Amino acid sequence: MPDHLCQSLWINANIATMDADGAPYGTVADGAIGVSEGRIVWLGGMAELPGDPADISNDVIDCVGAWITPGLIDCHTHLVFGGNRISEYEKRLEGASYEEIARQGGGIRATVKATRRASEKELLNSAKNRLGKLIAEGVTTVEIKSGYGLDIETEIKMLRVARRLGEELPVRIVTSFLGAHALPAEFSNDSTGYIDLVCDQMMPAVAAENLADAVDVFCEGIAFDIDETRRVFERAKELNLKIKIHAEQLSNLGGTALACEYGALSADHLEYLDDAGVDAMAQSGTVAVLLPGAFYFLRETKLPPISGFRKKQVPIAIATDLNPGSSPAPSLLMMLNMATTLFHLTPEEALAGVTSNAARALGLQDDTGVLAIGRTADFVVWDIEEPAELPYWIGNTKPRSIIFGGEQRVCRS
Ligand code: DI6
Ligand code: FE
Repeated sequence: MPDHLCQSLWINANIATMDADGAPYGTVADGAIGVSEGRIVWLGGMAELPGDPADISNDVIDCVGAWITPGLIDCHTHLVFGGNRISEYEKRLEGASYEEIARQGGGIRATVKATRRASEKELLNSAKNRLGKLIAEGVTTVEIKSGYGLDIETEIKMLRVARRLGEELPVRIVTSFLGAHALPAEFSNDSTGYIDLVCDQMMPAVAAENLADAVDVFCEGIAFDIDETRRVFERAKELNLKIKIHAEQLSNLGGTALACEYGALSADHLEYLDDAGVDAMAQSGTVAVLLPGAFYFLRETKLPPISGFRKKQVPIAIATDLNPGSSPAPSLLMMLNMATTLFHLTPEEALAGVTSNAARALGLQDDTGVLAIGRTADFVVWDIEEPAELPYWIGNTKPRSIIFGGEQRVCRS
């Protein structure tokens, strides 16, 4: 028996490891997790512990039957932005559509104006507020996109803010460069010229400062077409950046299949995806990131092809898409509920969507998203009766404690 199994040991917990090869939710009932140096070094049933807890760890935390899940992962957000879009929301309630507003120069362009005007400090503070809400509900990894700058200076400002959030708050931040989000006003009739700027200047500058982990494109009628999207992906490949896409949200342009050709980590939205697109995703192992907040807020009615994803074993992730225009939703727990009610996912699929599959959508599957020996010690202790209780409540479930990189923060007693 080792003298010291681990630095910290959580005992008497039901553990939803989310490891796909086991019981539902990868459950280890009445189990324990040992952590040293920020990583999981032991995980199993209490009966298999190699000694009395107090003898094998300095710091023993008794969970008294609570559940533990992996730290939650929000794999698609636009949470750094200036201003808000409340007046546009009111216009939409009076009958204007999201696309009409975008075509009239509102929508993303309105947020671009406000984001260009905001200082780095202002952006940091407003983003901290939104990110704090996610962290408080057990989110330990968040992806943040640029795309409200649409000029070099502001795209870089946004990505620097995103990186700083990861340095200043207890959360892992992954960034995506989304320069090809919308055509800025100064390039109104020159999308080729704008894509030149994105590929020849913005992407090399972003890569040189290591500000982005991936490149994303909004491939849509109101944004960029297939040829433009391909140009951005070609450049991303040259710069060794991973690929993601916003595609098939409002129409079917074939962006998903194109992204799959480039081995995309994920394709996101996907309401209009057809069977050929589903097959392409299955072949390339691309994760389907579904965004029920945007579906709800834009009152979409066309459902993404969930049964096709299941049949072809395309992994499904769920995210907030947190942004001011189509998903002002700073709650991943609420998205769990929406994924079940609106998209008909099972509670287990929904939870996999914000843990194991969300990690895959970011290329972090060897590090987080599943509880197993060797993974980072990111997990959440919940006062719930069973894992399906997380999607059951419509948001607002408070964790008992959150462990990020092995460090525990107690949320309430
Ligand atoms: N799809 C989205 O859901 C966000 N961007 C995108 O390409 C919405 C962005 C916004 O309306 O501000
Ligand atoms: Fe988005």
